[in-house]
Amino acid sequence: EWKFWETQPVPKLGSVIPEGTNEPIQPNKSIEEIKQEPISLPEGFKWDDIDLNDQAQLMELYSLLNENYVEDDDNMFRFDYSPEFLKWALQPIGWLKQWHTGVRVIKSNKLVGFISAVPANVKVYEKTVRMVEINYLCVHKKLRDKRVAPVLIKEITRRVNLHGIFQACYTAGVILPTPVARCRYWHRSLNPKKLIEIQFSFLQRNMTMQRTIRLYRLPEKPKTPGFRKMTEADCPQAFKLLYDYLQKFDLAPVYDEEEFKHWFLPRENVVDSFVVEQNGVVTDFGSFYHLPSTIMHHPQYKVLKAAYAFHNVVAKTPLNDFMNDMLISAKNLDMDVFNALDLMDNKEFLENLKFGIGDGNLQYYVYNWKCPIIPPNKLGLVLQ
Ligand code: YNC
Ligand code: MG
Repeated sequence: EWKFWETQPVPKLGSVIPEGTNEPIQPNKSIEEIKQEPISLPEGFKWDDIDLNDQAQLMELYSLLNENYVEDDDNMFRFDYSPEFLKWALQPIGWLKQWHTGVRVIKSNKLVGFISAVPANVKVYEKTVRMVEINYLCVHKKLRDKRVAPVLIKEITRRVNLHGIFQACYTAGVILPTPVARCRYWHRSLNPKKLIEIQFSFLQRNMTMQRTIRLYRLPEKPKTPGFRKMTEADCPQAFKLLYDYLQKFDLAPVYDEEEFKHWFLPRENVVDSFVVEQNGVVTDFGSFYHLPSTIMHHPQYKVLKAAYAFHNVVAKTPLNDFMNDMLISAKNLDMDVFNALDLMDNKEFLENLKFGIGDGNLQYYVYNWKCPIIPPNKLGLVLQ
């Protein structure tokens, strides 16, 4: 058990970290202590950085993930990150091409493995640490269980270490040594008929389809006066709202205004943000990203359209009212379901707004760091 992970600077499963601890497990390495050559791949494979600005390479990554990335427990749905979404997620301020790490078959040049890192400042308890977010670890289905994943992880670690960064955060549905936090997805039906037909959800006992449709029906338009899509002109105020709000969490990103614009200015079919603005004053801000899933075995429906709650901050509008307007906005963009984790202050609206609890947890990890476990209501980090 944990043949790879027991060699890594992560806390042992089951270890209890004393209150007040908040520091690296292993000290930073000097440049000379870091291997200069890439980690060896099995015979027949080679490293190749993916250039996301090259449409052909972007489409190769899109296809690898579309066919081989994360599925639900019952293998009915698989994430279908769009090419534009991948560019957004993988090219924030400070991105590096060598952190878009691919593995190809030498003979065919086929892309069969990938892992990414993007830089981020993350507040852990009272310290703000320059780290990377690791995401999109993927090994082709035909190459599973051959210990390629540890090679990808060691190689991205080496490439990140070469830039003087020794911490990373990541999330996974699986339990590894050792989660710093765990939370759960909740789902709010927007198109209940389709969700039931594709068996994403089920008709409740004593409920007809008609009653279910009525239960989840939403107003045609947002109700809060001044609620509208966020524009560039709103950014200074919306940024300030989010920046101040995130201070109260024990694990949260620390954005500057440029990063805020990258992550939150609306991009069609990628990310949407909304504000409440009256007389030039922005009082509330919310966002969701667009992450469809392929419906793997349905004769009629091929794609499940899902909105994922990103960051939401209210200073004036009641949170329930604001989030109801977010649901209406997602519905009007033709989303089938609105997903949210039970972190930050989300528990305040989930049940009221008819979200249902999902199955399985999402674990959060910080590489090479020890600190006590963080409860969901103190968790302020949402990865794509
Ligand atoms: C996973 N998700 O336990 P042990 S999330 C990390 N994250 O190691 P093999 C994982 N490790 O137990 P396969 C993992 N899943 O021997 C498995 N492992 O210690 C560990 N799925 O490797 C596992 N994407 O190559 C075991 O397994 C070892 O062929 C086994 O490959 C795994 O992006 C995988 O779920 C996940 O594509 C690539 O199953 C494959 O099965 C796959 O024999 C579908 O690996 C897609 C999927 C994962 C999504 C994500 C976050 C990844 C974080 C990686 C850790 C980063 C550490 C920090 C590095 C930078 C440090 C600095 C500075
Ligand atoms: Mg493998």
